[in-house]
Amino acid sequence: MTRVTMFHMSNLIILSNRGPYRFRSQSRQDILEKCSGGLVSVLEPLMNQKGGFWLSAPCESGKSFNSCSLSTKYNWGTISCDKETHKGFYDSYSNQLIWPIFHSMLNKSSTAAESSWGAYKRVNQTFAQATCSRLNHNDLVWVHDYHLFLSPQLIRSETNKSAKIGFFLHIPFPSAELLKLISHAKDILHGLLGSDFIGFHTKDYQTNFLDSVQKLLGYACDFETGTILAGGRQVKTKALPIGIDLNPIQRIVNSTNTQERAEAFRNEIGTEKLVVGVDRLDYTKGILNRLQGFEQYLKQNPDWVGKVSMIQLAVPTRTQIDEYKTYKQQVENQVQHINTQFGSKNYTPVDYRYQTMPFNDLIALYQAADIALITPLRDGMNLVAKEYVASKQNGGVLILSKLAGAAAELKEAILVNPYDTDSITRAIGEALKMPAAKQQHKMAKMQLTVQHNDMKNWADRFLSELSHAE
Ligand code: ADQ
Repeated sequence: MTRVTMFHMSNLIILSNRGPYRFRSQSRQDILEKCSGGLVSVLEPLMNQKGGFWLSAPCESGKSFNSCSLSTKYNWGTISCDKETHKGFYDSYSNQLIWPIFHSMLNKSSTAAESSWGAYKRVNQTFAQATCSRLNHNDLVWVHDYHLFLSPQLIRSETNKSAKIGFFLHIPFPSAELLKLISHAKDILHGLLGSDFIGFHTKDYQTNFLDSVQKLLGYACDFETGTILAGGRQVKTKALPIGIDLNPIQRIVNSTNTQERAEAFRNEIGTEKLVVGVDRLDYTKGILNRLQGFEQYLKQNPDWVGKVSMIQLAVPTRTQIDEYKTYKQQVENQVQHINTQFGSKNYTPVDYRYQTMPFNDLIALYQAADIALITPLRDGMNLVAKEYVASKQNGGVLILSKLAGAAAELKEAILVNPYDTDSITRAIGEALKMPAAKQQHKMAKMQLTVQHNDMKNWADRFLSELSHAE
């Protein structure tokens, strides 16, 4: 049964590390630029529909402000935080400890990052104080993602207002065995349990969370209903896979400009078939393994050399962190290795673009591509998979990692083990040979799934659960 809830009486306050925009200095002026990434691409259109207040950490420029009126339905403000603390909170504790462990990539985690716990805690405290200073009775506070695990409990302990606190995790939740590798695992769980309602992308992540709460904290968990009895309070949890905003995609898909742009991509590439990869340049996204799969395909199928090429878009991300610098170099070496081996004057097997692409062009690129090769080693959801499906009008094949949350919904994709080069190579072969009717049949089914659970549906379900939480 779907519950319909009206939110007129309560204000929505969302908290996330990244805000909707960033400031970039250009000719001594600050230019506002939209941020990219999965969380912003969903929350920005959502806040534009619902209105409310968005509280974030300062962007790279370090600029902070209480409230900035954009020409949008919502207002945006940042906490203030010195650069050193932000570095400890973001680069170190969040991205060198929590991020790799929660993605089960233990060889990328740094024990040294444990020493940044103080900075992590301080930033969460600042978020909580800034939230409480603008909180009214009946407000809905919606905290997002792994940077802010402690905020729910800190907000609860700092206010006597009757606000509801919700948390949504955008990345996977690991098993209790992996979680225990973090010294402050129990504090993280206690922080989260300050929420009234917690959402995850998949049932598996939710189960891992309940199991961790039971094993590490000893609280009683009901795995059927997803409820936890935590120190006399009831906390509700649920799997609510995130969806995308379909309206702008449909508008862009149907414009003649997009069709021309898609044609231009194909002409630029000039091969019979086009494969696309679109990611932040993050080691969890499996770009290196994917390129190795593509290389092996060309090696084993010389008749396809010159007939299939790949555009790999990579958005710059976390560029201050050494692991990311190394990964960028490895990806670039691999691209060069493939292009030197198989390329010629008129043929570039891998067209690698280290850039953020405007959304209109991105949709045109999806439209132009015969195959989307999306092979993260681990991914909370992966919105690119859903965007690709929503952009296709006539067939197209999605190759998707079994370790992406999206695989739980997009069952008609060719599912691969992203660590296994052979599995990727086989999938490319199968995709290139898939008959048009089969492509259309599978794509139509996935399109229904994506339409059924779009961004609005996801947000309404989350907010409905939150406002009904006891
Ligand atoms: P991300 O790890 O950022 O998100 P993802 O879900 O793939 O990953 O979203 C990436 C977004 O950035 C997409 O909307 C895509 O269009 C955009 N993008 C990617 N490359 C781009 C480029 N070159 N130019 C412009 N835009 C580009 C986190 C989790 C995910 C989860 C989301 C949402 O890691 O697992 O799906 O949050 O919950």
